[in-house]
Amino acid sequence: MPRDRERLAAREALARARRVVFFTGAGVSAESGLATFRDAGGLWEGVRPERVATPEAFAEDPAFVWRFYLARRAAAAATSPNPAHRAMAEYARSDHREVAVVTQNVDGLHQVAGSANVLELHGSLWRTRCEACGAVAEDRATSFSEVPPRCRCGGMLRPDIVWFGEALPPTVFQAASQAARRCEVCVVVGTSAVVYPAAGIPYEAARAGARILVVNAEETEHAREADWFLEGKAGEILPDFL
Ligand code: BJW
Ligand code: ZN
Repeated sequence: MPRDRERLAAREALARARRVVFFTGAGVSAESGLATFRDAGGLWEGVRPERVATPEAFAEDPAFVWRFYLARRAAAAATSPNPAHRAMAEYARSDHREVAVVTQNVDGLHQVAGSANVLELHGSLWRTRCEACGAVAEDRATSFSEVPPRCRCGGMLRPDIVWFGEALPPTVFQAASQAARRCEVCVVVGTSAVVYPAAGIPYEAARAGARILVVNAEETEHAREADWFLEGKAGEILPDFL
């Protein structure tokens, strides 16, 4: 389909849709100045994922892992949502739509932008979890007097983030699957689509009959399977589009 007709068809589908899922990844926050994982200059270029994003890495050197996440917290605290986050929040507020933002991001910028129904598949930078008693707490510190920080029970606190080899939070994942199966359009934004089971969500939507629109800076597996693919920056495409 020629590019203009492709844009038009996708735009019409979104204007008509009553139930929409936005499935997002690190590319959405790139224009807020936060590094993605797998792009040139991304986080995994500075440090191997198995050194900071696995339970084994945390067991071996919790202070090293915490320093990585404290730096991520500082970067996220210093930034704000960009036009892509805001366009998705604004779209949900108009016309009484049922919108879910299913995100792999841990930075909380969708919520700051005003999105109400945000399902965080990979946890949050802004929570800790106790290794001993399991207590989960909101925590926005960007430094601790003692690293790793300790729970009141004496146990070690870890970031409440889903690392490689760990299960996604079951209730969040179920809610995301359900939203995917119900939606008419699934908009996939700023993700390389290589990390499973999260990357399966748009396929679930497609199998249940949804149209898929991909907005991404490069072609991905999702883009190749999508009904529509708009190549470029989310912060430039989405505000015009939604
Ligand atoms: C722009 C842009 C702009 C840039 N505008 N676009 C099958 C095969 C092999 C392995 C597996 C498999 N199934 C599962 C696995 C294992 C593993 C996995 O998927 N590995 C693959 C990498 C091979 N998965 C897991 O381990 C998961 N758990 C699991 O499977 O558990 C099983 C289990 C069940 C029951 C009990 C116990 C266990 C957990 C995965 C957790 C991943 N966590 C991470 C890091 C922690 C969070 C953090 O520190 O922030 O989450 S990995 C990292 O990747 C992070 C992200 O959420 C995730 C996805 O990355 P994302 O968002 O797509 O970013 P990028 O950088 O990859 O892509 C950015 C894109 O944006 C690019 O395309 C750019 O072009 C684009 N872009 N600027 C638009 N301005
Ligand atoms: Zn505890």
